[in-house]
Amino acid sequence: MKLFIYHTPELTPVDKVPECAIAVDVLRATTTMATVLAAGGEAVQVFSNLDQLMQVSESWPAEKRLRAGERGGAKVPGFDMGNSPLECTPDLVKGRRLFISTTNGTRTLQRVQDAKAVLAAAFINRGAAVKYLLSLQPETVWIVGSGWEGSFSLEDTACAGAIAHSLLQLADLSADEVAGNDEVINAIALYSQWQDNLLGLFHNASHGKRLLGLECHEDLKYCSQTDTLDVLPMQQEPGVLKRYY
Ligand code: 3SL
Repeated sequence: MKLFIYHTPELTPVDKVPECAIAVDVLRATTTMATVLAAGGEAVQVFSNLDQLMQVSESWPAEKRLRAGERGGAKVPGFDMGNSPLECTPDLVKGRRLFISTTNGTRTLQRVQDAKAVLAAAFINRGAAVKYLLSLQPETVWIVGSGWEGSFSLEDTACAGAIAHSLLQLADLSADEVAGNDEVINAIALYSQWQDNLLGLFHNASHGKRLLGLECHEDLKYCSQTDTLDVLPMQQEPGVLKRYY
């Protein structure tokens, strides 16, 4: 297995696709997706465009859908919810499809949607992503951070490092054997430095600060938990993710 980490979707190669792509948007899109599926959501369908989301979801029965729209960290007016994982209770999401568009995370999923396997991971379901890699052993794996509008984000690269770190430990491999690019070594080092204080890392991160400014302290705490959900969102058809574990 060769592992490649890309800090943003814009940095992924355009002339090839990996056997497995893992989209990461710790704050908060992929954390929300794992939470929705853990709470009994039927599926998550991602859109980069809000109008397209409205149009496609219109054909879905109203009682079986939820529309989530986030821009700049805030809920888009007219949508059922923003992008807080804390809103995704079983009462609200059970049996429903989440139609979601966020600033960066949903774009990342769209960027890698041609890979043979497309997964969504965050700290809360890091273990489920690693379990998949260990059992399926894909030849090439890209872990793609969502960043913020084309720029690097600390939390996504740290999560990519957390996945790589756990994979190496459980498979008893060295970084040298697995790393396909320098970003893998860099991400493992970042995660190793902050693994016992991920909330502290979020407080230093620009998007963490943005969310704190929007009173999302509890969201940050929730997103900083590691390996709490044994749930793996996996793409079943372009843009539609369902629960694999
Ligand atoms: O950028 C994104 O996709 C979002 O996850 C951002 S936010 O955490 O909802 O503000």
